[in-house]
Amino acid sequence: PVAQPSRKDIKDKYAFWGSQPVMQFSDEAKDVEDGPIDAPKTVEEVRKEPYTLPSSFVWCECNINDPHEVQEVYTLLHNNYVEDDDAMFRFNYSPEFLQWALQPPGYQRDWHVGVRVKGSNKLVAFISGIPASIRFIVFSNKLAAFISGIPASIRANGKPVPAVEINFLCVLKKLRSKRLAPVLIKEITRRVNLRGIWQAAYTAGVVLPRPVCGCRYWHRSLNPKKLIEVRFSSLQPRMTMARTIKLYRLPASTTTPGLRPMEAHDTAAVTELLNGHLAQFKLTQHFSEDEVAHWFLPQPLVVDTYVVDSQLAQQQQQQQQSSEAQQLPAGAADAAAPSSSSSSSNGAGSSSSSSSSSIVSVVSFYTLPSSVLGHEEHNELRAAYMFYTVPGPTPLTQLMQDALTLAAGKGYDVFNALDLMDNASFLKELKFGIGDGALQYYLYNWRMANTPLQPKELGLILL
Ligand code: NHW
Repeated sequence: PVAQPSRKDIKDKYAFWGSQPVMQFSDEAKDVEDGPIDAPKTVEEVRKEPYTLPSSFVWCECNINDPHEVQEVYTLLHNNYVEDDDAMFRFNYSPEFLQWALQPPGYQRDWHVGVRVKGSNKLVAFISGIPASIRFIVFSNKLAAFISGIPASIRANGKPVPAVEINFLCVLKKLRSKRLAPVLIKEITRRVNLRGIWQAAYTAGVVLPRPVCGCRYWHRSLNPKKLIEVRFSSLQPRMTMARTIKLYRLPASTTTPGLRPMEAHDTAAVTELLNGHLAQFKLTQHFSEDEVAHWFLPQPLVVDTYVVDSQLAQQQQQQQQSSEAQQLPAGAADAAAPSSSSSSSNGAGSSSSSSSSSIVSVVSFYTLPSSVLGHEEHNELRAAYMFYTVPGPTPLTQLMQDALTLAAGKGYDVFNALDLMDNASFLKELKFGIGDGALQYYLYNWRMANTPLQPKELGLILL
């Protein structure tokens, strides 16, 4: 669902974006070749002085490791960041989450850009960039004819490009519509360019020139009663609360044998699985082992990752068989057929001595609560967001049902997922409902032919 603004809208609206090296609505779809939009530049050519702010403001670097400064960024976002159209909910990224999101391997402190009021020192605006290797599949029209017949794994010819992901752009509500955002964007671009990086990826709820892909959020109720109370969702016609609660009830434990939290020694295996899986998508991220360790090792209330460990699965099956055998009347054990049905695991804390190569699947989600605005009883919606997931031999629907079960067990109210990658295959079956907001994906200084991509062609998740 990529909205196409009218010609007049484009002319009046995008005074800033019309001047930037991004795909424009007016670009002809045909004859475009993939690649940078700007002519190549050198670091020496990049402007050395920061952009000029209105005279009452100064630039600052936010030290996200400093408890006071991370609290300042947290407070700015807590009070001013993204809200839904009806201003009922506002993202409430936690300080711990911000420390995680802003400090992956190779992060640069000067890409955590703040604006303060001279004198009072109050933080009033923020924008951030983090390094990421983005893999754009080069898919020009000339190549398309040849390439479409070739399997995805071979077609994955895009070499990862060092890029940045831009996020947490925020201007204090009182300072809106004063053209501060373009200055923040130009300043972070300058700082990124100074390190020889010329491409960026970012997402937004708003339509700007020009989305490379438009995705939708889907929501799975875990605590329907609370979601209805805060008006995140409503009671469906002819449904009672009791029937709604029953509809969304999940099993008490997970069903995939060998499911356990990811541990540090799984990192190499997860990296290989993840990059292999992501290679099939046309726009995705490539992860180093260090990045996988950073982005996936579980951190309470930040990120949860579970792996399916085939060795553990085997052990569980053997244990189940021997305990079944013990329960049988004497003499009957020999006759008991090996059970093919899977044993249950609650996925919690099972330690395993397995080698990393026994990891066959990965499922992960991150924690991003929203403030509930102006509600008497509830002030927070606890949301889990699906992160990167590699089904491997485990059916994706089963793996996601387990993720829902784990998230429900941990007390989340809702589980959100985009319709990208293979997610369309499980959303309806697992009782996700489509949300009303769209999420647009954008690239800076990179043109891709044959866009917009379909969500199932997209393999990139930004926080
Ligand atoms: S999207 C979340 C963005 N933040 C929010 O929605 C928080 C609440 N809103 C605000 O704080 C995730 C303000 O409304 C903001 C705009 C600051 C959004 N992206 O200052 P003015 C991200 O963080 C354009 C990009 O008067 P304002 C991704 C708008 O179209 N541009 O507006 C961030 C207009 O330009 P135009 C956006 O309301 C990616 C201009 O800003 C935008 O006071 C950034 C108006 O400026 C958005 N979400 O402040 C790009 N919303 O052309 C990174 C509005 O139409 C690019 N605008 O005249 C790459 C850089 C790095 C490259 C490296 C090689």
